Amino acid sequence: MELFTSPMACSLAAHITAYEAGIPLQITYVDTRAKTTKDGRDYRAIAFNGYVPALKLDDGTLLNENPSVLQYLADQNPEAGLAPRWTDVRRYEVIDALNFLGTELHKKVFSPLFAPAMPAEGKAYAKAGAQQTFDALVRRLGDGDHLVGDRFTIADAYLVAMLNWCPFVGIDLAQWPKLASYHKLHLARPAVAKAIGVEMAERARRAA
Ligand SMILES: N[C@@H](CCC(=O)N[C@@H](CS)C(=O)NCC(=O)O)C(=O)O
Repeated sequence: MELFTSPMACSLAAHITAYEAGIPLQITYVDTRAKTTKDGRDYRAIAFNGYVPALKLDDGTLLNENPSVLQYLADQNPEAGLAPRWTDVRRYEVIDALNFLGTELHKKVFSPLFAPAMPAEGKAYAKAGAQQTFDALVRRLGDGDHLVGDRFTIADAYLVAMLNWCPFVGIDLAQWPKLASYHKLHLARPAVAKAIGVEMAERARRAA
């Protein structure tokens, strides 16, 4: 299997999941602006929309959305508990969380804040959305440290990957102490720290 990722993008969640589940992957870095892979391939010819993550399976199938990529990886090693089994209602809670994160947090809050062409009014709207969405996440976590049940799942991997972006878009996570402590707790997980270390090293190589 080959995972197409860009350093510290949302695809970090898949990288974390692979380490959590002990799944060996070939990692291919993508320049999402140039739409090329590190080894010089045209990324749009690999992933139709040019987005990461993409996961190329050994039979050539390409999965190209966080929910499918993350669930596929989690299902390769169910014992790791990164997604409940399909007969468990909690599986649908994980899907619920992935969808919330992908739409309300990723696309409604972070994507406009990162977009250079977004006018100030659009950024202000996204910031207001951040307040609402982060408040909702605090309610969703309640007294717990996980989005679903009482263990780390792929939904947490996705949220942790996005919380890393807060300082780059002017969101001070300290306004939500619950989310700040959630982020700190999960950053200390060995698989999370390893994936971030590997991707930050790639980022430093790019910048050099
Ligand atoms: N709908 C996709 C969105 C993935 C996405 O937004 N990826 C970003 C990186 S975090 C990307 O590749 N952006 C490239 C671009 O905007 O051209 C998913 O949920 O997986």
